[in-house]
Amino acid sequence: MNMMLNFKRRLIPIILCVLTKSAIAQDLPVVIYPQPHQVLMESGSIPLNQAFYVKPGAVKAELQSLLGTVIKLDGGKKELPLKVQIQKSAGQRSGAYELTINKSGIQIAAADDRAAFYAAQTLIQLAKGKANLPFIKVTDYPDVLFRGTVEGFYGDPWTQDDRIAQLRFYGQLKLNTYIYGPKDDPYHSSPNWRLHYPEKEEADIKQLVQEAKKNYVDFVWAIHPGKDIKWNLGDSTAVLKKFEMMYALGVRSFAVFFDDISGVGTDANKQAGLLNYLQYQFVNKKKDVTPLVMCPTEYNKGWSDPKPGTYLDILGEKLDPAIQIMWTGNTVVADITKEGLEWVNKRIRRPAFVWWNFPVSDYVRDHLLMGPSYGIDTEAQNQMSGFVSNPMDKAEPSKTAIFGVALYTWNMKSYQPEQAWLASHRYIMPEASEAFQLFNSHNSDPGPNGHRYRRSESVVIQPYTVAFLKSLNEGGYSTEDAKRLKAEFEGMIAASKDISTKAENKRLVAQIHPWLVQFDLLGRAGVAVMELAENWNKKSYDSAWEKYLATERYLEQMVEFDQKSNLNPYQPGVKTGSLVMTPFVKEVLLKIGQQMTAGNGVLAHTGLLVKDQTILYTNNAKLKSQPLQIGNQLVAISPALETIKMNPGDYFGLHLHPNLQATSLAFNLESSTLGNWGVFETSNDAQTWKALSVEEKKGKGLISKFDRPEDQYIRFRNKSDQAQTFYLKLFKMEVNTRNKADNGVYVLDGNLETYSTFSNNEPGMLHLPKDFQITDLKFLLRLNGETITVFSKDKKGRENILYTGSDDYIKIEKSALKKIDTLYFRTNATEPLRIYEIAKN
Ligand code: 14T
Repeated sequence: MNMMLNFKRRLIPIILCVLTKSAIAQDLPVVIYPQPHQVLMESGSIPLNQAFYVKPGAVKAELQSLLGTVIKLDGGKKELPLKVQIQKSAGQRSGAYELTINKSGIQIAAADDRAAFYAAQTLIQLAKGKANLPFIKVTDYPDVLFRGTVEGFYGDPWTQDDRIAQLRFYGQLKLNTYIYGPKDDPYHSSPNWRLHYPEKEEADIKQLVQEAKKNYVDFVWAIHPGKDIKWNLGDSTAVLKKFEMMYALGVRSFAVFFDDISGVGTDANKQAGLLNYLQYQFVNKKKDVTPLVMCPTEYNKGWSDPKPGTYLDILGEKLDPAIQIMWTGNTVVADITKEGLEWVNKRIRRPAFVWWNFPVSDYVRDHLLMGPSYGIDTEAQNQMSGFVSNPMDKAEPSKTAIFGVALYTWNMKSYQPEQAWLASHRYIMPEASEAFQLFNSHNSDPGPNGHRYRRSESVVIQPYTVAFLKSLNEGGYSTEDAKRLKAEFEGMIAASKDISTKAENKRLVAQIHPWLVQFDLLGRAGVAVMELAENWNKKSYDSAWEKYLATERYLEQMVEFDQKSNLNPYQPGVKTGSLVMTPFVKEVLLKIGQQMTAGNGVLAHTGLLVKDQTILYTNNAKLKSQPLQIGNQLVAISPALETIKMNPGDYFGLHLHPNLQATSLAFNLESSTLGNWGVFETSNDAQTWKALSVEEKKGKGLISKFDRPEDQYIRFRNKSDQAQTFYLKLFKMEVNTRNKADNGVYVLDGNLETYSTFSNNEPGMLHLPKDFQITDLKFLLRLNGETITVFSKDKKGRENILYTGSDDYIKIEKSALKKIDTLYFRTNATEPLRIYEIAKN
């Protein structure tokens, strides 16, 4: 269902459908974000070219000028009046208002100035881009008292421009809280929390406080003193003094964070003591300061001592009831549930102030979290005193998730994550909302991470990818599915461009730019792979091969871009479509690649040197079926997720193809005692073994030289007399070919992931097996437009040219191949050119 007019049906069943007057019909739809609690519409409207009368001095100047942006307020006494009444009636929440538009004009009744500002925001949304103001009565209030964000992530803090734009966004969406606590501000945390901000920073904060006030947002300044605090009067005073400094800059809301610390700072009694001291010595004395907020050390259930009378209970008992306590849920990054909040509320003896760790991405810095804000319980209104989102270090794109939080915290029962998300695209990027939606739909999952927090991604197209792959495995596919998938990839290319060129919010575009580039490449890879499928399906082998190479090139460009962009020391790189679309492209390429060389097509008859493959070498039952990853000059044993038990004498390793030589082995067997019980050994007959001296740390290391390069067996063995366990996280070997001419290992292996190379200073040479000398051959090459010559030599060394040209897919007839057992490849190209495969016809 659409957000539009999705008002509370149970409360007001009779409204809305009276939209008979053409004036109203013209102006539909009425869209207000966040959705008001009650809307009554009547037939009738006021044209917006009409001027209104405001009694001089009756409406606050800022409010009047705000309203003046959408309606004319210069009318005389005879015109319709606009009246604003502020009445702090008991029980009314800050922000509650009533807006009435009828034949007698516009009336706003508001609980406080903030509420009048919200009424104005509603009016603005009603009027924007319209010709008429409908007769309407809006009765509205927030469900959650404190709503907004906590800038609490690690990494680059937001910029001044970011923050100003956020505060304006919050005002428009009726969010009232911005907690300032960037982990990487040294004056918020150690080492400088005791010190004055430098002048420039002070001026910036002053400006932010002003901007926050204009938008009726509480600018909450947080301090993070726990890393080096001393529990004495000196440091209590230091915190107090810092609060005074911030007060002098205009700050009227404060928080103290004790998250992510260890040592003496974590003491609940001392923390409560400091907070209570601030309550009595600061908040109670100032009178114009909002309730204190504290983030506890045990801020989620997973990290809390469950025993009665411990940390959380101490806070619950000791901390002044006026102080709010933050909580991230059952784990650090978690859904927010009513039951989860009930659990902590019992212990802290007050409703928790929710710190929702979404869309924060400081633990997956190569991803964007652009999906819907879901997993927040719409039944939990009475279990929370506040709700703030911890966003990404990228402020503008975080607005997508924050928009959802605004709708959720204002009117919880009506909140629908998916609908809110769809609306956010129109609200945030009206010039390219569909493009933004498509981009966001493929950039939402954080990928595997330590918090085990995952999000759905590519939801709409995912079933098509599954169906397509399934049918591809069964030897055909639905052209309907293929069409849909190709259109999606084309859409991705267009979306990347539309966002870059049409979106008016240039800072938003800049903050997602690397992902836009990667998204465009993924779209191109996807289109190419679907064209590969098309061509393969209709047996256009040469075109199919071109599309194979095109896909591979785009995927390579993605890897290259990933490796050179967003170079942070934590999760460097740029990932897009990482849950569904990128794996899909790779899977299709692999599957069709396999069919091209081993299926029933014309390219089917490759050499397939099955008897001489590199194989896993082990006597351990659990490892026997562990797959190998074979790439060019690379062989790895696939990592295993579960622990592996090795009995005394158990071993595992690789038996290399005879033309391969190990050059290095990187391993991570994650065991702190590995050095005591494990040994790496090589052999050339699997009978006598030579132990290698290996440097390792906790089971991790790199062997970069092998004493006996002729050895074809490399293994790791449990040399102790006891069973041992470890994790097989990495066992990756780099290899070289021993004999250049015996490139069968790459070129005749029926595997398009491997290839042999040649260039001007390293010509190619290849032994042709007997059965290849009596048949037409096809060559799968990657020449990058360069010219090559393929030739043979007679006994006297005279050259016999078989092919000259720059096609990637070439054929040589059997009549030319008679008794030729060695082929030569020559080129002027300096970059290595590739021979992937030679296939018999
Ligand atoms: F204060 C807390 F509520 C909180 O969530 N603290 C941090 C927060 O600053 C960070 O952005 C967030 C997401 O990464 O998680 C908390 O930081 C952590 C969490 C960990 F599990 C820091 C170290 C951890 F091991």
